[in-house]
Amino acid sequence: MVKICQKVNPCKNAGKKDVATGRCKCVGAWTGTTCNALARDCWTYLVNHAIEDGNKLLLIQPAISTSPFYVSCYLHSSGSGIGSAFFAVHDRGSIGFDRTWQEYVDGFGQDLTTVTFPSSYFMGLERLHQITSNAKSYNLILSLEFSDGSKSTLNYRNFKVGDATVNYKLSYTSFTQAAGRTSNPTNNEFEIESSKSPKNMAFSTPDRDNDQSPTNCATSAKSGWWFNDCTTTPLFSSTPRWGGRDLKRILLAVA
Ligand SMILES: [Ca+2]
Repeated sequence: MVKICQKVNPCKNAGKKDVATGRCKCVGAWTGTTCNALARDCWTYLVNHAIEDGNKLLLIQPAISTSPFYVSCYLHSSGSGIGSAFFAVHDRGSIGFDRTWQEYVDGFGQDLTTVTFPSSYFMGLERLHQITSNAKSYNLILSLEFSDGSKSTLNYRNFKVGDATVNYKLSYTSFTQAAGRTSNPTNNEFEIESSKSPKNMAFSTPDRDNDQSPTNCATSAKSGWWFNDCTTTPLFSSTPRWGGRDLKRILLAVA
């Protein structure tokens, strides 16, 4: 009797075993030792796959999420923010951020399944909360492009967004300005006056006032934000400014 040896591929979801390393090489958004789990964030995807340069649309599933969702990941092999997920993209002049509370909770903007790098987009507060609830210390990255063409990147450590019971409160611990990507000195506008800081603030929208002011800052700014008082830089307004200078484009990412 002839015995036929059939090698069983231990790698799931079309993953292939790498002969040299003995490890599974996963495809798509699958990760883990047998490619049976979805990446919890862009970073987890990056460390389990070969480095790919560019922005890539990926299906991820944070630990507390009941279903996966698409995010636009920054996967460049060098520079700051490697393995980060864009959660907001806003261009000057756009009124796309004048939205209701529910729209901010669910997310809005261009359909990520057709556009990998959107020009007007918000991931949604619930998903942002889910990602920052993973067992990892995240950074909030602000990439600012000024109207004069100069760019700045600001980095806030231990970034976290709370859940619905605390109105998606934003928190971080410290600020650093990323080196090498700054052509002009940039003020840390959030911290010039404590009343401007979004730190430990709940999210507010024109139809949901959770700010510290007697008025509703989101109504006058015509946008949602983690408003403190109404002098807070309204980064999502149609005329965003930073340190007294006009902004052309704002990218916010969780890294
Ligand atoms: Ca108020």
